[in-house]
Amino acid sequence: MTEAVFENFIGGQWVSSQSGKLFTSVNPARTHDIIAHYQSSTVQDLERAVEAASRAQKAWGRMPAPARGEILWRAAGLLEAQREDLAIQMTREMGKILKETRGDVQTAIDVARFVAGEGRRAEGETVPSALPDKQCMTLRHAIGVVGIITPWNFPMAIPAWKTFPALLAGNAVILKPASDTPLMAIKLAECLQAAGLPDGVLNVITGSGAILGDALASHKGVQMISLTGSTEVGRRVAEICGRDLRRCALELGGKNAVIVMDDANLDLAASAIMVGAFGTTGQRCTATSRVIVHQAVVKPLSERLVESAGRLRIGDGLEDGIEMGPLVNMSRVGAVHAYTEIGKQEGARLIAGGEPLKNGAYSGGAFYQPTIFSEVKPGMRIAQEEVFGPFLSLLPVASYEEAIAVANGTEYGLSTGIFTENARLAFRAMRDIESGLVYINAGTTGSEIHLPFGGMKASGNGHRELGRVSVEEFSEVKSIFISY
Ligand code: UN1
Repeated sequence: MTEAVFENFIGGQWVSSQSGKLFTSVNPARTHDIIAHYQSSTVQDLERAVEAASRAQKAWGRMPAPARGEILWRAAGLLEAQREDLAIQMTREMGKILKETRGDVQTAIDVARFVAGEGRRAEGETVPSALPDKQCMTLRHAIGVVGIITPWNFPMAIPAWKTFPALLAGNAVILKPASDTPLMAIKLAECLQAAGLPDGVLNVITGSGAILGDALASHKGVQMISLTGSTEVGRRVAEICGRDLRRCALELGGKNAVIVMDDANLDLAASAIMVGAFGTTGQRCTATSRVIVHQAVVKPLSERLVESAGRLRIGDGLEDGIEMGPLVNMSRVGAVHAYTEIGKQEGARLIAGGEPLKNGAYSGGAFYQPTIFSEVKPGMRIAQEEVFGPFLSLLPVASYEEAIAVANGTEYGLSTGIFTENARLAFRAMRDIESGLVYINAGTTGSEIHLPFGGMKASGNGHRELGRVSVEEFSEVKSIFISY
């Protein structure tokens, strides 16, 4: 076997799983190309990681936060030095285009520096007491051991934006990356180790989500779970954590809409919709999957979208000029295609795509055409369920009020955009839209790391990531009452 074999990172050592078994990741653009082999970890491996983390957390939690931040700052520099190489390796394992994987690594670098700075900022409040000769204040402490479970669509950025604030807050971490794309989590651990992170403060174990996810979420030595994944997995993890009243922060699915009003700049709207729907091959929790469009502009907007979808250059994300890579694996091709069949059965009109790409340069790759349905009704499954692929539904509406009702009419509430030149409508939309992220004259993706990120309703459980709240989310607050 010539491909690389990666070990788990436990207690500062790179170690094999007790299972003696490995699993393999492949290049989704050519699924016969093996990328690397990883440990098929067991619950015993997890036990060792929890022990190592609990042991290491004590001293780490007492280290001054600015000193913890300096380690993150150094890690940022190491990531930056390898940025291009990491991006190439990420495209090979995950499939999204190089421009996007560069952005994914850059996000990790930016978060490291942002969070490092938080180590030096005031972490609590000092307030007067209502009683004489007393003073009150709050202090922030680590929670303990945090279990982090991450998806494959942002293989570096999401592990980083959970791990960095968790570490800065003084916690030890056990990171379980998605089994389609473990490489970037390993690289993240290598950088943190080289940056001087003490042994055991970060542990990475690879393997089956069903086995390790449940074991992590139910482990008595783990005080918090942070998960980004599907709403289905989120419900399960929340139930497990709920039994022990364990804190859990969930970032889940979306059915994100762009509203296009009759006064919108249609060129701007169409290009934003293309990026939101087909960027990262539609595999973002923030992907645009519905366009709620005023009936007066359905025709010109759909013409623009169909034309752009037809021109989109699909292929291996490492090649120059490619605009959309493959899905992450072959089973996702089947899952997306099932929604094309559902859309046809429900009576929506297929106006672009709708087929896997299998021949010639596409052979052996997980490629799917950018797919657009028009005449979609709000109650249809393709208007309600998260597809997580290059799949867009157009829903015509007659007014702003109807647009908002349709936009809010799913179980999700992550990200929504509205295109209008009417400032009054834009402000009303900021208030009326039920989602954690709202974009005015912009698409549903591309949030910035210094603002809170997260969704309402079934898109999460009220927690937010990124921004300054990220460090608070991984902390306990203690209120102190001093009598002098
Ligand atoms: C995700 O898909 O899980 O706003 C996160 C965006 C990205 C984050 C997506 N910054 O699209």
